[in-house]
Amino acid sequence: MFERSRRGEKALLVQPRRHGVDFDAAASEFRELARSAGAEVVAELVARVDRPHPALYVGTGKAEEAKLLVQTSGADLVLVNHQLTPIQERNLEKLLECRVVDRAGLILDIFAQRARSHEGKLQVELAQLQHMATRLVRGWTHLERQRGGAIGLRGPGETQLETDRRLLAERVKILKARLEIAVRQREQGRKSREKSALPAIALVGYTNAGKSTLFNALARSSVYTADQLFATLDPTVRRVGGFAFGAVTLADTVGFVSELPHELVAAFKSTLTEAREADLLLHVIDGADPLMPERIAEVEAVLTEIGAGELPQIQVVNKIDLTGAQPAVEAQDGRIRARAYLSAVTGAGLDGLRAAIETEFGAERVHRQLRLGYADAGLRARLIALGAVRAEADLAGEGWQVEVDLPRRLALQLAALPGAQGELVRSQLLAEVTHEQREHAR
Ligand SMILES: Nc1nc2c(ncn2[C@@H]2O[C@H](COP(=O)(O)OP(=O)(O)OP(=O)(O)O)[C@@H](O)[C@H]2O)c(=O)[nH]1
Ligand SMILES: [Mg+2]
Repeated sequence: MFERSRRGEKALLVQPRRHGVDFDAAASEFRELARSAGAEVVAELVARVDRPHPALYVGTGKAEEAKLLVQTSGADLVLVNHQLTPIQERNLEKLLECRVVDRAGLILDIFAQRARSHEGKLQVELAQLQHMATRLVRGWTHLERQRGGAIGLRGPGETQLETDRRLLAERVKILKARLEIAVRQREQGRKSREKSALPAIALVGYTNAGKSTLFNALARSSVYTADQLFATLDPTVRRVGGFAFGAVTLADTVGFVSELPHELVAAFKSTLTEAREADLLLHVIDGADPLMPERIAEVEAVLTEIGAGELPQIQVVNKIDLTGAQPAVEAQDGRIRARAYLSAVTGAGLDGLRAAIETEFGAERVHRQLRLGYADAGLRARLIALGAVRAEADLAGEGWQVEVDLPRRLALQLAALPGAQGELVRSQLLAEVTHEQREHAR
C-alpha cells in the first residue's frame, strides 16, 4: 500500500533522545521494528529533542545533518522514532528529498504485511486510511484507480482535495460495514467453540517474547514464528489435549508493543478477543530482555484496558536457555497463580507449565454419580469428550448411571450451558456438592 516499505529498502533511522525515556531500549526496539518491516538500516542519527520543533520535529541543524547522511549513506527512506504531525512529515520529506515514515507509519506497515484474516486486513486498511486522512494533501491516487479514475466523479467546483476527502470517507464507510459483518462471523465461530465447553487458554505478551514458539510446543503444531516483531497478527486457536482433566483450547495472539499508534489500537484490541474471553492467560515474558519489568507492566496495562486485567494468569518466563535460569514453577498468590521458568525452544520446563495448568483447572474436583435419561445423550457425549466419565452403567431402558469426575471449574462451565443440559448439571452435579459441603461442615 501507500506507505509500504519494500524488502531491502535502505533506511536512515532518526532516534530521538527524549527526557524520561530510556534511550538504549527505545532505540534498539525501533531498530527491531525497522528490521521487521524489511528495511535495511544503513545509518542512524541521534537527535536530542527536548522541545519538538513545530515544523520539523528535530532542530534545523539536525535536519541538515540528516540530509547529508541520506546522501552519503544512500538511504531510500528516513524512519523517525516518534509520531510526527503531517506537517512535520511533509516538511522533512521536502527538505531531505526522500520518503519519511514515522513510528506509527512503520508499525502500520508491519501490520499491513502481516494481516492474514479478512477481518485483520480490513482493520489494518481502516487504520491506514485514518492515518492517511490527515496527510491527504499528498494526493490519493490509488483510490481513484480503484474507482476507474476521478473523471466523472468530480462535482462542479470540487477541488482535488475535496474529491479525495469524499472518496476517502466513502471507502471508510464501506470498510466499516464489511468489518461489522466480519466481526459478526467471528462471533459465531467463537460461540460454537464456546459450546465445546473446554477451558480456554490464551497466550499473551510483548512482541517477540516467544508466544508462537510456546504455542507450537504445547500444541505440537506449527504456527509461524520468526525473530521479528508482530510475526503473529491474527489469533490462531487449537484444541490441546493430554491434560489429566481433559483438553483445553489454546489461542496465540498478537504481540504487544509500547506506544502503539492510536489508529491501530482498535485493530489491535479486536484481535485480542481471545484473550479477553479466556479462562486462563499465559503471560509469556522474554526472560532475556533487560527491560523485563517494564514489559510486564506494559502488558498488564493493556490487559486492564481490554478488560482482561482480572483473569487468572500464569507468568511464563521464557528463554531460560539464554539466561541460564533453572526450569522451575513458583506458586504465587492471587490472580497470578504461578510463575513458570522454561524454554519454549529446548522444551526445558514445559512439564512444569503443564503441571501448573493442571493445578489451575484440575485442583478442585467434583466426583458424582449422575442419572441421565436418553434425552440427555448430548450432555453424556460432552462429558465423555471432556474425559470426565469414570464408569457407566446402562439402566435398562431408562438411560445411564454415569460416574463423573471432573474439575469443579469445568462443572461450573457446564452449569452455564443453556437449557436442560445446564439445568441438569446444576441440579445433579453441583447441588450435591453443596449438600455434601453442608454435611462436611457439621
Ligand atoms: N533462545 C530462545 N529463543 C526463543 C525461545 N522462544 C522463542 N525464541 C525465539 O524468539 C523469537 C520470537 O519468537 P516467536 O514465538 O515468534 O515470538 P512471538 O511472541 O510469537 O512474537 P510476535 O508474534 O511477533 O508477537 C524467535 O526467533 C524464536 O525462535 C526460547 O525459549 N529460547
Ligand atoms: Mg507470534
